[in-house]
Amino acid sequence: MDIITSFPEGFMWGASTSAYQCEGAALEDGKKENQQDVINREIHNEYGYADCSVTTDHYHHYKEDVALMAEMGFTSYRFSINWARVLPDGIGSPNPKGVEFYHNLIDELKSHNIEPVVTMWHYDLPMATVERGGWGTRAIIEEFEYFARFICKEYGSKVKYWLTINEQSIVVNYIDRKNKITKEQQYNPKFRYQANHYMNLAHAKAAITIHELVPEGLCGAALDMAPYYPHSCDPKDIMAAKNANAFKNDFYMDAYIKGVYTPSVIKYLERQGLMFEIEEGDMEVIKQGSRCFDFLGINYYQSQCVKAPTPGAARRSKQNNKIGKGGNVTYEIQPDLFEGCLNETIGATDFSMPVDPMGLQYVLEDIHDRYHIPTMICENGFGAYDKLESDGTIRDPYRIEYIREHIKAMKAAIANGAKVIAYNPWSAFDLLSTSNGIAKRYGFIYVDRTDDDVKECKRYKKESFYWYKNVITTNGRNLE
Ligand code: BGP
Repeated sequence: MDIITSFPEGFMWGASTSAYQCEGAALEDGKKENQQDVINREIHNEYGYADCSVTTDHYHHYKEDVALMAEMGFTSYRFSINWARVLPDGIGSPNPKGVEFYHNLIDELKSHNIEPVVTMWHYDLPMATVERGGWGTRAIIEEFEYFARFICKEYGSKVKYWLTINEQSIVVNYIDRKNKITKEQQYNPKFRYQANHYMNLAHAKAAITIHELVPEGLCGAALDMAPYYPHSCDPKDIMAAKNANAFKNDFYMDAYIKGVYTPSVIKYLERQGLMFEIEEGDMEVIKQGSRCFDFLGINYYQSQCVKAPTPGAARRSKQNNKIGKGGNVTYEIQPDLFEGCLNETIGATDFSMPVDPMGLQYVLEDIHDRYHIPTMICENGFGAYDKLESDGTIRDPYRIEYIREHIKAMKAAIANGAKVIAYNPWSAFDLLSTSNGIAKRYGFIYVDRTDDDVKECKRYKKESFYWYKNVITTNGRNLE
């Protein structure tokens, strides 16, 4: 293996956020509600976690946040556009102040030589779109294209890197947690796969739009990417791992990158009575979209381990949002395909998330070998309870260690030929977690608020802030 001491020239260093998790200003300056405003209000009422009304108030702190990112030396920043901020009703009249906010943010980034990487959709459908049926109707394809056209026209002269959808596989597998859907849809086992087909069509239309409207625009999508390892060398476990990789990873990559559906997954869905409807012409659109797909965004946090499924076991999604180290994880089951289990060879975070840097190397090399496509790390990070000390410092050596080991893994993959163009870990600054409120922090910048008290959202630099700045300054040479 070649040894590389630093990262390729032009490699971008930055971090990520998503709109509903950090902006706040949920009903300010003409923005209307999106489904995350509603979902997180329900979560707040049930568990007491913060809702979306303020989160970490990036809407009012964006200049300060960008200045801090610039101080760390960022050359890229991945964020999402809050659809209901620019188009409050999903389609139709734009909201001038919302449109202006993203112009201001992008201009601020560019004035600091930070490349904006824009996610079109990070879980936050406008409620007006939800009320028209959301991902449950074909009409969403046109609405998504409308939104994509609108933002490409508006920001296309300033933004080169575009991501259509965040973590489609997570959205499909946790469809009721990521979307405001009806009980009927929730208990219809086919619903998620039909919605996935509409997402693929919406994504393809947006990809085509990016190539049509954005000079030198590049299209990607960010997928949650965990490699599935077999629990043992029993051929049944190896088969289960192969099935899980096809079902959870290839099914999404094949649609984006090759414009086809993975044959073994389609056969499985047919066998299980879960097959979705494909109308005439749909596969041509998906194929055309794949020709406009330039890079794959990778959100990597952990690897997964699976074994042969218990005969007759019902479908179950993985839940690891119980608080406490190693606490109460329930493993995922996909009937007749695979069953999740503990990987005893690796450790975990305080939130029961397995830590496996080599899994990142595996994923990057595997994708490069099989799909020959550039990748961009769009998320990777360590969620923890950080403590603001009385002297204003935050010591987060666990985060530094996690990120350092993952950067090393990325470096090893690059040495083996993977074309990785950027590292944008989660998250630039603290924000609202999707599952554990404000207390679970990922940022390089601490935001002083709790789930109960928004305080002033004052920003503080964590120890990892200074460490990451040094990594960026040395272009990854200084990792020890
Ligand atoms: C990813 C999402 C992010 C983010 C992250 C951490 O799946 O794209 O939105 O929040 O996970 O997850 P959590 O906030 O649940 O710890």
